[in-house]
Amino acid sequence: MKKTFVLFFVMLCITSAIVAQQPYIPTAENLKNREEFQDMKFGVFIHWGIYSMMADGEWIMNNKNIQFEEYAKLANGFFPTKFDAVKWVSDVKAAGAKYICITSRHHDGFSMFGTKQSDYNIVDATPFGRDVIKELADECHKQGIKLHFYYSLLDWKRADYYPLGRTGKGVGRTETGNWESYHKFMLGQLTELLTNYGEIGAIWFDGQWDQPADFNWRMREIYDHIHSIQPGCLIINNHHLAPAEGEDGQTFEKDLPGQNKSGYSSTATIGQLPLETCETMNNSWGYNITDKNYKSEKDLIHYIVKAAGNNANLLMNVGPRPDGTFPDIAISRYNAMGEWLKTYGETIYGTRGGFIAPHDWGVTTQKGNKLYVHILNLQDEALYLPMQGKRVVTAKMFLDKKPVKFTKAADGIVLQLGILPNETVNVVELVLE
Ligand code: H79
Repeated sequence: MKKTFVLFFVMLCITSAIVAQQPYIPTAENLKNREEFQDMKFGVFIHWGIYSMMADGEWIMNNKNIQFEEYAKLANGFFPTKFDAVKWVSDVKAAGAKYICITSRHHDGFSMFGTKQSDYNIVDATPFGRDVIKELADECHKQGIKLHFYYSLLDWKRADYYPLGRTGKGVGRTETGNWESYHKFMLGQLTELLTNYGEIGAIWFDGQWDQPADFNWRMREIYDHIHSIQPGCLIINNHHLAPAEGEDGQTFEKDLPGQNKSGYSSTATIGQLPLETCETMNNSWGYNITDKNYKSEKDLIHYIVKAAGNNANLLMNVGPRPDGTFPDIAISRYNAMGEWLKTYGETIYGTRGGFIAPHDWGVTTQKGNKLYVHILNLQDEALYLPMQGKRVVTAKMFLDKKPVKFTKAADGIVLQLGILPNETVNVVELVLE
């Protein structure tokens, strides 16, 4: 009897090992969602947690070595009187963004949703007691905005997060961990996130870099678990590496695909999956009261355009204040992006990176037989475009449809632009044969 059981157990282990190594085959719904994800082009990232009260970014617990018992007491004072999911979603829509990615739980380990896996969450541990994620999810579904959940893999509070990892060394945790228990906790939370909040566009992981490269996170089990609940849900992991089996998208932190200005993207080789770039509007993710280093309206609009030209989405962050409102500057910047997109959205939404690779002068996007030439920075009155054998039927300024003269050149054309108008971006629309 005992032998049979052991044999059964061994067989089970072998079977699950084989299953785990099988290639991931996305469902038709998942593939469709990947296309729709790429069509959206622009999303709003929201970093909000009990750290927002400290007004110094989401890493303050680590940066100031705040002991976890003391940090946890912040929850007792969390009461965002002005939180209004309707206003958030309206602001996001006004920005021209099509999806929201919000921190369901960041590295501090505090869950911003009502979870039964731990009482360290917004419903059970704060006087506010409201499940803000639920309110946001309901409003997103109502207003047609897709919802993605940021989910931290590392945890600076839980005793079972083990080994402790590279960060959060000074917050008082002891090496008493139990990976099995932590893994189970994450699966339990992901079940809740994928069951209680309607259709979820993506789970966006972060923090894998906390452990050494050869650490076995058992991510494939997590990915398969997610897809077993919502097969269409995209999995994006900000691990700064090439995509892994089971993932549906690739994000680049503070970099366009292929760049490494942040220093995080040296190993992030571009794969075949839908691409996204995530970026801060000032220099902080979580609310930072002294960080006034906001990117200009022009830079932000250029960023959307560059992302699209690099075949990527832009996920542009806001760190709401502890009272639950977006900083005024963030709202006005988002509005400016939205205004620009009202006019130029056709050249962005639903496009893919153009066949002419990004240049210093700008980028191209394409949809059907149209190629949109986004001129961001051009000193000359003419622009050579390598057409790679494609024939141009017409060329006009996108804004007023005025024809643009062009002449044939070796392997391409030269647009005779003259002096360009003083637009944030000058877009030329080419109709191809
Ligand atoms: O949620 C936001 C940030 O809190 C989180 N990701 C965005 C979206 C983030 N913060 N930092 N990072 C991601 C990258 C971390 C890099 C480092 Fe390190 C952690 C540098 C030093 C500690 C990795 C681990 C490289 C060295 C150790």
